[in-house]
Amino acid sequence: MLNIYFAGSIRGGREDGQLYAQLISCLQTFGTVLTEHVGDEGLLRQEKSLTEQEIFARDMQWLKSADLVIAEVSTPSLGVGYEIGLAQVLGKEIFCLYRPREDKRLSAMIMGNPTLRVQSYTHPAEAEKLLAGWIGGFLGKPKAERMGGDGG
Ligand code: 6IA
Repeated sequence: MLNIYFAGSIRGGREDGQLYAQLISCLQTFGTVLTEHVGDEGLLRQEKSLTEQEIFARDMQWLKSADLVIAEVSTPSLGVGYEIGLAQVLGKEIFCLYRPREDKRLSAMIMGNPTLRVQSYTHPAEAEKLLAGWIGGFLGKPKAERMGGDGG
């Protein structure tokens, strides 16, 4: 079973919350989404029981155990940027989805990173298609290659 880490803005702004929920549902047809709460509208209530340190530690564990990291980067978020950078160092397979907007250009630290795959889209259905194609390609790779840089 694939472990998928989905990253999306939380404190950076929740305007794409519903979109995250839709993409997470799509991803759940391929494997386990460790970060299901990113698409949860009731997040603020639920997460109150965890300290900031517990949230960080839990997310770091999940990121380490993930096979794939998928980030929706349209709403700028420090947390998502941090997760992408760390995932890269951990040798994870990373896929970034971005809805272009004239008034909100994507950070050059993501757009200009040649090791990241950034795909633009307009409609959620398009994003779902991109995800399905990318995950299909990942599953088609030999297992050793799928393990990433850290050997597992
Ligand atoms: O900087 P941001 O908050 O936008 O960062 C969002 C990213 O960091 C997401 O991809 C999450 O994986 C992670 N993250 C940030 N905050 C949390 C959280 N609770 N729970 C789980 N993951 C998180 C935040 C506290 C809540 C009361 C709002």
